[in-house]
Amino acid sequence: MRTHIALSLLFGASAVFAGTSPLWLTHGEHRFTVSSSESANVVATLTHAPQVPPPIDRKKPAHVVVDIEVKEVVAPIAGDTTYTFWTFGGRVPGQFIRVREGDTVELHLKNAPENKMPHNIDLHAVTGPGGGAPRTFTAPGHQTELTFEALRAGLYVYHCAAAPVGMHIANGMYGLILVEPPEGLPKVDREFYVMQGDFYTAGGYHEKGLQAFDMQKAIDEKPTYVLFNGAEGSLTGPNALHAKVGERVRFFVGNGGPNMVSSFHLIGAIFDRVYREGGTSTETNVQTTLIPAGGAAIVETTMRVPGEYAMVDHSIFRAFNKGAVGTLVVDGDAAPNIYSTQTKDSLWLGSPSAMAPKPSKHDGDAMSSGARVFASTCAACHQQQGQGVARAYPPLAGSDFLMADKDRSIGIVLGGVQGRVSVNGQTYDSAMPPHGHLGDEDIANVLTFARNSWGNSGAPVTADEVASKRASGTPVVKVAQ
Ligand code: HEC
Ligand SMILES: [Cu+2]
Repeated sequence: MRTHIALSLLFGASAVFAGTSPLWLTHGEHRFTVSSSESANVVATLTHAPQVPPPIDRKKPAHVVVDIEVKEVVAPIAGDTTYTFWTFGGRVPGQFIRVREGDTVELHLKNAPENKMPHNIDLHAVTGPGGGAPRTFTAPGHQTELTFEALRAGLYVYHCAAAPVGMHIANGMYGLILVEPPEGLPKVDREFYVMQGDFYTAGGYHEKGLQAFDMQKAIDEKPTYVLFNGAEGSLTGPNALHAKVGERVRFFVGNGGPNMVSSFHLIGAIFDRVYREGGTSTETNVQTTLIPAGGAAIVETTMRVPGEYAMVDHSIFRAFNKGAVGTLVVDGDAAPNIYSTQTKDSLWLGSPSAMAPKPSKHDGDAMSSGARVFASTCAACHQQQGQGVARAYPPLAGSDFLMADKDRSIGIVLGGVQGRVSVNGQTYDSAMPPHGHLGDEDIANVLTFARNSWGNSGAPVTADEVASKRASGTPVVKVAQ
């Protein structure tokens, strides 16, 4: 492996030398002479998601220096699960680059010395074979330079294209570069950077610990996680985005893939304007916009009603079972003429951890991880505070039925429940689907959490108890009364 890298490195390096003008080899003072003498030299402001660099107010093209360091980092991908991400700039997605049409971009790609792999960068904003990749093949502890002219306005994906390309992208090596039109984009009140990606871990969804990349799942296009901004919860709870009623909000949305296309949707909002596929022509009044792998879109909406808006990949199992949810919290005065205040609590508010209820006792790992499972899985029906919905979903808060039989409650989560369930004197004649796809620990924690929240108080449930119940079969629990 090492020898192979060394060889391809040599090859990559010689390709750079053979294919470039002498100016490329000039380090230091001469580098700015590439651009026309009048144009200014600018060092690009780069931002980590969800932040976006400020709009460009220059009236003329400039020579823009972009400095990116590739870092291979271990970071949380969800809850107590970690993953070795390969990143442009230390996080997923890579730093946002903002330039103007006509700018000459001088990009420095640095590969941190402690990294294990060579990397490069292919920017879809580049005109030329390989989009920059052949000029930037960079070994750990090296840096390379690429200069290109941003010929065309648009929102473009950049990504690593070092072999195996799919693996570098699957590990998080993508980001966005915005090439603003000469007149700039219309002014808005807020801009956000959101990028979707699919991830393939050896362990299942929410399996704890450091997870290895699973090449077979990637080839089969069966992601364990589909995420916004590289981690579950990166845009929910304390990390939710914020805006105010009356504001116009613009999202620069990219999709790194490597495999999935995104059906990007903001629940409860209509996109006033979409720059479809990141190009310059716009579409109005769009509900869901399709963002291809290796593509992007600019979407804009005006916030008129306060509350929580969930952004999702509307391939909806990805949102509720693979992590692709974010929250935009909008503050301001209610607008009952647009949206009645009575029906404001819709069943869609079940974004993970956004409104996770406060544990009342048994603080600790089981409670906090149980709260996460509850928010992402159970709250969609039983509601954020376990209060249920009249005639549809029984409450877990204060439920005599839940607290009467611990073993039965494990069976309910594993196999689902049907029949006439009587909770605190109210009868529910409905059905709950099985949740056996959750791991033993998740089920134990969510039940421990439900049995000790909102006034409930009971013995914790252990993963072993769930495992032995599972081993004895998981039939649907039938309640006959
Ligand atoms: C798709 C909606 C839905 C989801 C998701 C769901 N439930 Fe239920 N749950 C129901 C319904 C409906 C009933 C009542 C079934 C009946 O009437 O037979 C129920 C009943 C229950 C009961 C027994 C009644 C009570 O209130 O004590 C428990 C306990 C329970 N669910 C726990 C959970 C837990 C824990 C989760 C998350 C792992 C969960 N449920 C996820 C719909 C759901
Ligand atoms: Cu790479």
